[in-house]
Amino acid sequence: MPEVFKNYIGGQWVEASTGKTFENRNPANWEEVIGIFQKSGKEDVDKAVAAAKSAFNKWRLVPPPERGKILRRVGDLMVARKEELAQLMTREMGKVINETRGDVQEGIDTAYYAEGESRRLFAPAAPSELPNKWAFTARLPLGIAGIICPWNFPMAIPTWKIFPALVSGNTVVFKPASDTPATGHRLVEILEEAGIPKGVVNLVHGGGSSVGIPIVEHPDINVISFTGSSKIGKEIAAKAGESLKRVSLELGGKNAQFVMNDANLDLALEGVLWGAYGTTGQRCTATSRLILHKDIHDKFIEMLLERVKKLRLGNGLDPNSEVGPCVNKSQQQIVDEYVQIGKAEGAQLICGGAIPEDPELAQGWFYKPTVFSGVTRNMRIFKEEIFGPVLSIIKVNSFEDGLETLNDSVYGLSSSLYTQDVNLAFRAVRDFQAGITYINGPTIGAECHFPFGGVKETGNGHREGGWTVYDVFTEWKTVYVDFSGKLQRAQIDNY
Ligand code: UN1
Repeated sequence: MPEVFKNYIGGQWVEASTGKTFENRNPANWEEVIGIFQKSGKEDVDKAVAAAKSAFNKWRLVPPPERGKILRRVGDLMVARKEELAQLMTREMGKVINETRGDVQEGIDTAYYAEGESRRLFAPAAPSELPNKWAFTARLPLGIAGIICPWNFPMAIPTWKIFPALVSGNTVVFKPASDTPATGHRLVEILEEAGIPKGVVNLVHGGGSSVGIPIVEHPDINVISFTGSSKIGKEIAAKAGESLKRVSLELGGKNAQFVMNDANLDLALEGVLWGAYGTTGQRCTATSRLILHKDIHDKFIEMLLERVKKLRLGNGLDPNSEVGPCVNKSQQQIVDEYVQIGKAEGAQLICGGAIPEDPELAQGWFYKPTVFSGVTRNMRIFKEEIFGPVLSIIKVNSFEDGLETLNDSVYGLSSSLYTQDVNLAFRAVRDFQAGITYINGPTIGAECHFPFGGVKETGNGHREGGWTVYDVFTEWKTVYVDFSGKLQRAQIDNY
């Protein structure tokens, strides 16, 4: 019998009030049930919020370095269980084992960074304009953070959000993606084992409409941090706007790698293979467009095809697999629909473009690594986020042409330029409209201690990661202390 996983509310493992559950299955082998999870509803969210609210009164007064010590223990426990967590994550969402190890490592790095930040939480002080008066600032928690996570980084993304929320003194209501509840669940068990007080972290399993929307709408939740599609992000922002709730959104991407005619082509090839087909293309940072200078266009495509054809699809637990399945059947269908759209639009399908026929893969939601060439800027496969192993190639005549093509997107998360020319590299740094620009590296691979996020419809101006995420989870307090013993009127008594 598969394990039954419960919600975690107020320090207790409890069943959903709905009495309903859902199954979580392995996308590489649909027969395998990973576990049975609670299909929660609004009542469960209400209970979790009530627990978070009462825990907040104490948690906000715990000195941040004490909160940080718990995060260090969380990091230590994750180190000890790294392999076990990676294996579970691969079974749960399909990406290959090396990548799920990396996903856990990103969580570990985030835990230790959060501990360090617990001794900083820097808040500037500046001189007052009046004598015998000081002025400074402090960062205070907002209250309750609603954390809504995607399935593609089932460990890293929850840690990016939950750890800084906690170090800042907030309490948390966490909804993992319903495709990856088991990894989220193990993370909460680790937080419990590391000594997080009851009610400070609450876990509610379930779907977007039954759990996500009640979190967004709850009047006692002060900040929402969401990673997912731009469509859902806009809905969340609109709802949250009604109560002026703070919202941090990390949304879609249509990231491009641009290869100039002077680039090291072998290096650019390794970059695009990793950027486009790592995580089966299911990253918001995935390389979805490849912009090639006309001088190297034909040669590079030849080099690329030779390698893409050889990519080994398979169960991510097999160390020989290079590309895992799509996360679920509907994602596999979306990928196939985009392939049909690309063909109908007149792009040339030069590799893949189908569900593999190999009987060994028949139990999973696999899709052949796919390449389109001859793509033009009016095509949907050039414009829309696909979130699968599909690469669209477009030919350009010059750096200026490539720059304009790269920037021709409603999204702006990650970007990459391969060149040996330092002048072009710095133009890319300045002119690529994206939150992240790589020079001679692929569009994926952000490090946890730097700001992560994008421009345009990729988000709403916030950044996760690094020191910047602490702006999402803290409220500024400005403090004036007048020790002159008399009324001093700013802007008046000193002029
Ligand atoms: C995501 O796809 O939502 O930079 C996150 C990267 C990873 C994080 C991706 N470190 O590709």
